[in-house]
Amino acid sequence: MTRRGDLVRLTGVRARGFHGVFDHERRDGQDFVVDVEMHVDLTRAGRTDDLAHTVHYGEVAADVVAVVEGEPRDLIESVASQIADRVLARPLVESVTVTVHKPQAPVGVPFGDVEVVVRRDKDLPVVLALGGNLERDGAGPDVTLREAVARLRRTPGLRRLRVSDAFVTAPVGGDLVAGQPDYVNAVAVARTSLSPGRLLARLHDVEAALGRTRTARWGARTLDLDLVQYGDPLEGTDVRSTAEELTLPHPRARERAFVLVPWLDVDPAARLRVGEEVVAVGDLVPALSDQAVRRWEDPR
Ligand code: A4P
Ligand code: MG
Repeated sequence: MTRRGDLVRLTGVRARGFHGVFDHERRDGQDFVVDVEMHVDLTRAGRTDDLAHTVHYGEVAADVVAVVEGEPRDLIESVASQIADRVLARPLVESVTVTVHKPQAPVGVPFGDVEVVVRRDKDLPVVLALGGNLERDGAGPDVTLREAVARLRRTPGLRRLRVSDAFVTAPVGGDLVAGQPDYVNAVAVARTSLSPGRLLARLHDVEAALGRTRTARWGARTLDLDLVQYGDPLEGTDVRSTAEELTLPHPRARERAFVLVPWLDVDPAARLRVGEEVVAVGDLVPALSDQAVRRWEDPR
Protein backbone atom coordinates (compact mmCIF):
# COMPACT_ATOMS: atom_id res chain seq x y z
CA MET A 1 0.00 0.00 0.00
CA THR A 2 1.23 3.44 -0.89
CA ARG A 3 2.04 5.82 1.92
CA ARG A 4 -0.89 8.16 2.40
CA GLY A 5 0.13 11.77 2.16
CA ASP A 6 -0.68 14.59 -0.21
CA LEU A 7 -4.15 14.75 -1.72
CA VAL A 8 -6.05 16.37 -4.53
CA ARG A 9 -9.76 16.27 -3.79
CA LEU A 10 -12.47 17.14 -6.32
CA THR A 11 -16.02 17.08 -5.01
CA GLY A 12 -19.55 17.58 -6.26
CA VAL A 13 -19.03 16.99 -9.99
CA ARG A 14 -22.56 16.73 -11.31
CA ALA A 15 -23.64 15.15 -14.60
CA ARG A 16 -26.70 13.45 -16.07
CA GLY A 17 -26.54 9.74 -16.74
CA PHE A 18 -28.80 6.82 -17.58
CA HIS A 19 -27.50 4.25 -15.11
CA GLY A 20 -29.78 1.95 -13.14
CA VAL A 21 -31.81 -1.23 -13.50
CA PHE A 22 -35.26 0.34 -13.94
CA ASP A 23 -36.75 1.22 -17.33
CA HIS A 24 -37.50 4.79 -16.28
CA GLU A 25 -33.89 5.29 -15.19
CA ARG A 26 -32.66 4.14 -18.58
CA ARG A 27 -35.29 6.29 -20.34
CA ASP A 28 -35.32 9.55 -18.34
CA GLY A 29 -31.89 9.62 -16.76
CA GLN A 30 -31.01 11.42 -13.52
CA ASP A 31 -28.25 13.46 -11.93
CA PHE A 32 -25.21 11.76 -10.47
CA VAL A 33 -22.75 13.54 -8.21
CA VAL A 34 -19.14 12.37 -7.96
CA ASP A 35 -16.30 13.04 -5.52
CA VAL A 36 -12.73 12.02 -6.37
CA GLU A 37 -9.89 11.91 -3.86
CA MET A 38 -6.46 11.31 -5.40
CA HIS A 39 -3.24 10.52 -3.57
CA VAL A 40 -0.52 12.33 -5.45
CA ASP A 41 3.03 13.19 -4.44
CA LEU A 42 2.87 16.99 -4.55
CA THR A 43 6.43 17.71 -3.42
CA ARG A 44 7.66 18.76 -6.85
CA ALA A 45 4.52 20.68 -7.75
CA GLY A 46 4.91 22.66 -4.52
CA ARG A 47 8.56 23.37 -5.30
CA THR A 48 8.25 24.20 -9.00
CA ASP A 49 4.77 25.74 -9.25
CA ASP A 50 4.43 23.74 -12.48
CA LEU A 51 1.14 22.11 -13.51
CA ALA A 52 3.09 19.25 -15.11
CA HIS A 53 3.95 17.96 -11.62
CA THR A 54 0.42 17.60 -10.34
CA VAL A 55 -2.92 16.29 -11.52
CA HIS A 56 -5.03 18.60 -13.65
CA TYR A 57 -8.37 18.57 -11.82
CA GLY A 58 -10.14 20.05 -14.82
CA GLU A 59 -9.14 17.00 -16.88
CA VAL A 60 -10.21 14.66 -14.10
CA ALA A 61 -13.61 16.40 -13.94
CA ALA A 62 -13.97 15.95 -17.71
CA ASP A 63 -13.18 12.23 -17.31
CA VAL A 64 -15.84 11.92 -14.62
CA VAL A 65 -18.45 13.59 -16.79
CA ALA A 66 -17.51 11.40 -19.78
CA VAL A 67 -18.08 8.22 -17.73
CA VAL A 68 -21.34 9.45 -16.15
CA GLU A 69 -22.72 10.60 -19.51
CA GLY A 70 -21.32 7.51 -21.23
CA GLU A 71 -22.63 4.01 -21.68
CA PRO A 72 -25.43 3.25 -19.19
CA ARG A 73 -24.55 0.71 -16.49
CA ASP A 74 -26.84 -1.16 -14.13
CA LEU A 75 -24.81 -0.33 -11.03
CA ILE A 76 -23.17 2.81 -9.73
CA GLU A 77 -20.52 0.43 -8.39
CA SER A 78 -19.38 -0.11 -11.95
CA VAL A 79 -19.63 3.62 -12.78
CA ALA A 80 -17.39 4.31 -9.78
CA SER A 81 -14.81 1.69 -10.72
CA GLN A 82 -14.69 2.90 -14.33
CA ILE A 83 -13.96 6.41 -13.05
CA ALA A 84 -11.31 5.03 -10.68
CA ASP A 85 -9.55 3.22 -13.56
CA ARG A 86 -9.42 6.37 -15.64
CA VAL A 87 -8.10 8.48 -12.80
CA LEU A 88 -5.43 5.88 -11.92
CA ALA A 89 -4.18 5.92 -15.51
CA ARG A 90 -2.63 9.30 -14.74
CA PRO A 91 1.03 8.66 -13.90
CA LEU A 92 1.14 10.80 -10.76
CA VAL A 93 -1.95 9.28 -9.09
CA GLU A 94 -0.96 6.50 -6.70
CA SER A 95 -4.38 5.69 -5.31
CA VAL A 96 -7.89 7.01 -5.62
CA THR A 97 -11.19 7.03 -3.78
CA VAL A 98 -14.28 7.63 -5.91
CA THR A 99 -17.71 8.33 -4.41
CA VAL A 100 -20.74 8.23 -6.69
CA HIS A 101 -23.90 9.75 -5.23
CA LYS A 102 -27.31 8.99 -6.65
CA PRO A 103 -29.59 11.45 -4.84
CA GLN A 104 -32.65 10.69 -7.00
CA ALA A 105 -32.30 6.90 -6.74
CA PRO A 106 -35.59 4.95 -6.72
CA VAL A 107 -35.44 4.02 -3.05
CA GLY A 108 -39.20 3.97 -2.36
CA VAL A 109 -39.06 5.87 0.91
CA PRO A 110 -37.85 9.37 1.79
CA PHE A 111 -34.02 9.38 1.99
CA GLY A 112 -31.12 11.77 1.95
CA ASP A 113 -28.60 10.26 -0.44
CA VAL A 114 -27.17 6.99 -1.54
CA GLU A 115 -23.48 6.70 -2.30
CA VAL A 116 -21.02 4.04 -3.36
CA VAL A 117 -17.35 4.40 -2.50
CA VAL A 118 -14.55 2.51 -4.27
CA ARG A 119 -10.88 2.68 -3.39
CA ARG A 120 -8.17 1.55 -5.79
CA ASP A 121 -4.37 1.53 -5.66
CA LYS A 122 -2.26 1.81 -8.77
CA ASP A 123 -0.82 -1.58 -9.70
CA LEU A 124 1.62 -1.56 -12.61
CA PRO A 125 4.63 -3.68 -13.58
CA VAL A 126 8.07 -2.08 -13.35
CA VAL A 127 11.52 -3.18 -14.46
CA LEU A 128 14.57 -2.11 -12.47
CA ALA A 129 18.22 -2.52 -13.49
CA LEU A 130 20.85 -3.00 -10.80
CA GLY A 131 24.59 -2.67 -11.30
CA GLY A 132 27.81 -1.96 -9.48
CA ASN A 133 31.54 -2.38 -9.88
CA LEU A 134 33.11 -1.04 -6.69
CA GLU A 135 33.55 -2.74 -3.32
CA ARG A 136 31.72 -1.36 -0.32
CA ASP A 137 33.31 -1.90 3.12
CA GLY A 138 35.36 -4.74 1.67
CA ALA A 139 32.31 -6.51 0.18
CA GLY A 140 31.93 -7.08 -3.56
CA PRO A 141 29.19 -5.61 -5.75
CA ASP A 142 27.29 -8.92 -5.61
CA VAL A 143 26.81 -8.40 -1.86
CA THR A 144 25.70 -4.80 -2.42
CA LEU A 145 23.20 -5.95 -5.06
CA ARG A 146 21.72 -8.46 -2.62
CA GLU A 147 21.42 -5.77 0.05
CA ALA A 148 19.77 -3.45 -2.49
CA VAL A 149 17.24 -6.16 -3.31
CA ALA A 150 16.48 -6.63 0.39
CA ARG A 151 15.82 -2.90 0.71
CA LEU A 152 13.63 -2.84 -2.38
CA ARG A 153 11.61 -5.71 -0.92
CA ARG A 154 11.00 -3.59 2.18
CA THR A 155 9.76 -0.64 0.10
CA PRO A 156 6.10 0.16 0.71
CA GLY A 157 4.28 0.35 -2.61
CA LEU A 158 6.63 -2.14 -4.32
CA ARG A 159 5.44 -5.75 -4.30
CA ARG A 160 6.01 -9.16 -5.86
CA LEU A 161 9.66 -8.35 -6.56
CA ARG A 162 11.51 -11.05 -8.50
CA VAL A 163 15.21 -10.85 -9.30
CA SER A 164 17.38 -12.36 -12.01
CA ASP A 165 20.63 -14.14 -11.37
CA ALA A 166 23.62 -11.83 -11.14
CA PHE A 167 25.78 -11.45 -14.26
CA VAL A 168 29.39 -10.33 -14.62
CA THR A 169 29.61 -7.83 -17.45
CA ALA A 170 32.38 -5.88 -19.14
CA PRO A 171 32.03 -2.08 -18.69
CA VAL A 172 30.12 -0.47 -21.56
CA GLY A 173 30.83 3.16 -22.41
CA GLY A 174 34.09 3.52 -24.30
CA ASP A 175 36.54 6.05 -22.90
CA LEU A 176 34.19 7.00 -20.07
CA VAL A 177 34.57 3.56 -18.49
CA ALA A 178 38.12 2.73 -19.61
CA GLY A 179 40.08 0.88 -16.92
CA GLN A 180 37.02 0.24 -14.73
CA PRO A 181 36.57 -3.16 -13.10
CA ASP A 182 33.89 -5.51 -14.43
CA TYR A 183 30.33 -4.85 -13.30
CA VAL A 184 27.90 -7.14 -11.57
CA ASN A 185 24.42 -6.55 -13.03
CA ALA A 186 20.94 -7.89 -12.35
CA VAL A 187 17.36 -6.97 -13.19
CA ALA A 188 14.33 -6.98 -10.89
CA VAL A 189 10.70 -6.99 -11.96
CA ALA A 190 7.95 -5.95 -9.56
CA ARG A 191 4.55 -4.34 -9.34
CA THR A 192 4.09 -0.91 -7.89
CA SER A 193 1.58 1.63 -6.74
CA LEU A 194 4.27 4.33 -6.52
CA SER A 195 4.39 7.08 -9.12
CA PRO A 196 7.49 7.00 -11.39
CA GLY A 197 9.00 9.99 -9.60
CA ARG A 198 8.48 8.54 -6.16
CA LEU A 199 9.92 5.19 -7.24
CA LEU A 200 13.02 6.92 -8.67
CA ALA A 201 13.44 8.84 -5.41
CA ARG A 202 13.33 5.55 -3.52
CA LEU A 203 15.98 4.09 -5.86
CA HIS A 204 18.20 7.09 -5.16
CA ASP A 205 17.72 6.59 -1.39
CA VAL A 206 18.79 2.95 -1.65
CA GLU A 207 21.81 3.93 -3.78
CA ALA A 208 22.83 6.56 -1.22
CA ALA A 209 22.43 4.16 1.70
CA LEU A 210 24.72 1.69 -0.07
CA GLY A 211 27.64 3.97 -0.67
CA ARG A 212 26.83 5.53 -4.04
CA THR A 213 28.65 8.77 -4.68
CA ARG A 214 28.39 10.77 -7.91
CA THR A 215 31.59 12.20 -9.29
CA ALA A 216 32.09 11.59 -13.02
CA ARG A 217 29.25 10.54 -15.34
CA TRP A 218 29.47 6.78 -15.80
CA GLY A 219 32.09 6.70 -13.04
CA ALA A 220 32.68 3.41 -11.21
CA ARG A 221 30.07 2.91 -8.49
CA THR A 222 29.04 0.66 -5.62
CA LEU A 223 25.45 0.66 -6.85
CA ASP A 224 23.39 2.03 -9.72
CA LEU A 225 19.63 1.54 -9.80
CA ASP A 226 17.83 2.51 -13.00
CA LEU A 227 14.16 2.47 -13.88
CA VAL A 228 14.04 0.64 -17.21
CA GLN A 229 10.32 0.58 -17.87
CA TYR A 230 7.24 1.68 -15.94
CA GLY A 231 3.90 0.08 -16.87
CA ASP A 232 3.04 -2.50 -19.50
CA PRO A 233 3.68 -1.45 -23.14
CA LEU A 234 1.48 -4.27 -24.45
CA GLU A 235 -1.46 -2.88 -22.51
CA GLY A 236 -0.51 0.71 -23.27
CA THR A 237 -0.11 1.50 -19.56
CA ASP A 238 3.60 2.31 -19.87
CA VAL A 239 4.73 5.83 -19.08
CA ARG A 240 6.78 7.59 -21.73
CA SER A 241 8.92 10.54 -20.76
CA THR A 242 11.75 12.50 -22.29
CA ALA A 243 12.43 14.49 -19.12
CA GLU A 244 16.11 14.59 -18.21
CA GLU A 245 15.48 13.66 -14.58
CA LEU A 246 13.47 10.61 -15.60
CA THR A 247 13.52 9.30 -19.16
CA LEU A 248 11.17 6.38 -19.81
CA PRO A 249 11.67 3.81 -21.04
CA HIS A 250 15.36 4.03 -20.17
CA PRO A 251 16.86 5.32 -23.43
CA ARG A 252 19.91 3.05 -23.46
CA ALA A 253 18.35 -0.19 -22.20
CA ARG A 254 17.65 -1.50 -25.69
CA GLU A 255 21.32 -1.53 -26.63
CA ARG A 256 22.74 -3.00 -23.44
CA ALA A 257 23.26 -6.68 -22.95
CA PHE A 258 23.96 -6.05 -19.25
CA VAL A 259 20.29 -5.01 -18.90
CA LEU A 260 18.56 -7.23 -21.47
CA VAL A 261 20.23 -10.57 -20.64
CA PRO A 262 19.36 -10.43 -16.91
CA TRP A 263 15.88 -9.13 -17.77
CA LEU A 264 15.28 -12.13 -20.01
CA ASP A 265 16.59 -14.36 -17.21
CA VAL A 266 13.91 -13.16 -14.79
CA ASP A 267 11.18 -12.77 -17.45
CA PRO A 268 11.57 -14.79 -20.65
CA ALA A 269 8.48 -13.03 -22.09
CA ALA A 270 9.91 -9.53 -21.44
CA ARG A 271 8.78 -6.78 -23.80
CA LEU A 272 10.36 -3.35 -24.20
CA ARG A 273 8.95 -0.30 -25.89
CA VAL A 274 11.24 0.97 -28.64
CA GLY A 275 9.67 4.11 -30.07
CA GLU A 276 6.18 3.26 -31.28
CA GLU A 277 6.91 -0.46 -31.31
CA VAL A 278 6.87 -3.06 -28.58
CA VAL A 279 9.61 -5.61 -29.10
CA ALA A 280 10.48 -8.93 -27.49
CA VAL A 281 13.65 -8.48 -25.46
CA GLY A 282 14.75 -11.89 -26.73
CA ASP A 283 14.84 -10.44 -30.26
CA LEU A 284 17.17 -7.61 -29.25
CA VAL A 285 19.80 -9.70 -27.51
CA PRO A 286 21.45 -11.53 -30.47
CA ALA A 287 22.64 -8.23 -31.99
CA LEU A 288 24.52 -7.46 -28.77
CA SER A 289 26.66 -10.58 -28.68
CA ASP A 290 29.88 -8.51 -28.74
CA GLN A 291 29.13 -7.36 -25.17
CA ALA A 292 30.62 -9.78 -22.66
CA VAL A 293 28.00 -11.05 -20.19
CA ARG A 294 28.34 -14.21 -18.12
CA ARG A 295 26.36 -15.60 -15.24
CA TRP A 296 28.02 -14.78 -11.93
CA GLU A 297 29.16 -17.74 -9.87
CA ASP A 298 29.50 -17.43 -6.16
CA PRO A 299 33.23 -18.07 -5.45
CA ARG A 300 32.51 -19.15 -1.85
N1 A4P B 1 17.59 9.46 -15.04
C1 A4P B 1 16.88 9.72 -16.17
N2 A4P B 1 16.17 8.66 -16.54
C2 A4P B 1 16.42 7.68 -15.62
C3 A4P B 1 15.95 6.33 -15.47
N3 A4P B 1 15.10 5.78 -16.36
N4 A4P B 1 16.39 5.62 -14.43
C4 A4P B 1 18.45 10.45 -14.40
C5 A4P B 1 17.28 6.16 -13.55
N5 A4P B 1 17.76 7.44 -13.62
C6 A4P B 1 17.32 8.19 -14.66
O1 A4P B 1 21.96 9.02 -13.34
C7 A4P B 1 21.98 10.33 -13.87
C8 A4P B 1 20.59 10.91 -13.88
O2 A4P B 1 19.78 10.17 -14.76
C9 A4P B 1 19.88 10.82 -12.54
O3 A4P B 1 19.93 12.05 -11.87
C10 A4P B 1 18.44 10.48 -12.90
O4 A4P B 1 17.54 11.49 -12.46
P1 A4P B 1 23.06 8.55 -12.33
O5 A4P B 1 22.66 7.22 -11.79
O6 A4P B 1 23.39 9.64 -11.39
O7 A4P B 1 24.35 8.47 -13.26
P2 A4P B 1 24.82 7.33 -14.19
O8 A4P B 1 24.26 6.01 -13.80
O9 A4P B 1 26.31 7.45 -14.29
O10 A4P B 1 24.23 7.82 -15.54
P3 A4P B 1 23.25 7.05 -16.45
O11 A4P B 1 23.05 7.95 -17.62
O12 A4P B 1 22.08 6.51 -15.70
O13 A4P B 1 24.19 5.87 -16.84
P4 A4P B 1 23.72 4.51 -17.31
O14 A4P B 1 23.16 4.66 -18.66
O15 A4P B 1 23.00 3.79 -16.26
O16 A4P B 1 25.14 3.84 -17.50
N6 A4P B 1 28.52 -1.12 -18.06
C11 A4P B 1 28.18 -2.29 -17.50
N7 A4P B 1 28.72 -3.45 -17.91
N8 A4P B 1 27.23 -2.32 -16.47
C12 A4P B 1 26.63 -1.18 -16.01
O17 A4P B 1 25.81 -1.25 -15.09
N9 A4P B 1 26.42 1.24 -16.23
C13 A4P B 1 26.73 2.40 -16.82
C14 A4P B 1 26.00 3.61 -16.43
C15 A4P B 1 27.75 2.47 -17.88
N10 A4P B 1 28.31 1.19 -18.23
C16 A4P B 1 27.96 0.05 -17.65
C17 A4P B 1 26.98 0.08 -16.61
MG1 MG C 1 21.92 5.41 -13.22
